[in-house]
Amino acid sequence: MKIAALAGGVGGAKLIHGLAKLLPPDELSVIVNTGDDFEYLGLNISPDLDTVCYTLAELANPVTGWGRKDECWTIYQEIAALDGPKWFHIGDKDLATHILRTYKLNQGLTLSEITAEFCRCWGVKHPVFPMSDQSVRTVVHTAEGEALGFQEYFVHQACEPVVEHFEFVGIEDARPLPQAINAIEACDVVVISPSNPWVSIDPILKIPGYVESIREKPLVAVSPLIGGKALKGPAAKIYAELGVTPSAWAVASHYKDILTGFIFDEQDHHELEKIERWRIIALVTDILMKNDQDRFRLAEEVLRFCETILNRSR
Ligand code: FO1
Repeated sequence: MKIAALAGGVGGAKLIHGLAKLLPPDELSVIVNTGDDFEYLGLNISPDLDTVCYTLAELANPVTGWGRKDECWTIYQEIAALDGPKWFHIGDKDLATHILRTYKLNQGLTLSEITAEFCRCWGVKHPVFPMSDQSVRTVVHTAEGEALGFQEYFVHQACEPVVEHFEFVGIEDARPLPQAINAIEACDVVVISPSNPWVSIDPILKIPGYVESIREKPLVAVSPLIGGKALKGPAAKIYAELGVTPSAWAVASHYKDILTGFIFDEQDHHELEKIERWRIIALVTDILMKNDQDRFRLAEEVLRFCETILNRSR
């Protein structure tokens, strides 16, 4: 079965890792959010792309989920000693990625070309695509009236400011990556991994062209919330600040115009009836991914559920 998966950072990467163990490279393509990308110390950083690639390459830091395992911090410490910025933690191995990406972008290569080259070097066989080769930048507008770059909000200010709304700067002029659209057209099911709907998946869906091609396919989403809490990151806090009670139902509602199937946690089983009222096919299961085994078990369940959905639509 061919899957085109949309993913953000750490949570999404875990499910992608599980799916990649079960599907050969010609049956799984990954389309990754680049709204979190930013420039730091003059370097082009693509956090979600790197998180997905490092995870697939088995190079990711198992504790944080982002950055590299067995990392060393000499450059970070030297920059700090020189009173340089230190709020964004870049280890030496990770730094090599950002230096080379920046160099290649300056040489005129596109982000998708660079990602493909890096994947080849890291041994990542499944195609991983940035959502676009054009720049889209997530800006967080706060209740205080500030406009913060996403990493400034997420890392530097530890998601403390109250969110008023998000803006995706450049989205009108961005185009979906053609290879990503081809992957969607060739797939049986599109899967939205358990990533933050507001800041990881919306930037992909809001690029003109993606929703139109996704609509042609069954779409299955996995909730990033359990019991109204995010598995990681600020999703639940963001829902509350935007005036929506965080719940599995709220996530399903976010995608409801395009959603065929929805997978959410047993803790939220009481929301089943409400979700099924929208004619969404639901799977209630254990969606917590604490270790590799959980990733593979959930990925298996996702694929079985996708089969069920395909059989129903035949
Ligand atoms: N997240 C943090 O919370 N603190 C950091 O210092 C940090 C550094 C970092 C460096 C490289 C990278 O690829 C990711 C990094 N992240 C860090 C994660 C990143 O901010 C988030 O995972 C995403 O942008 C949200 O999906």
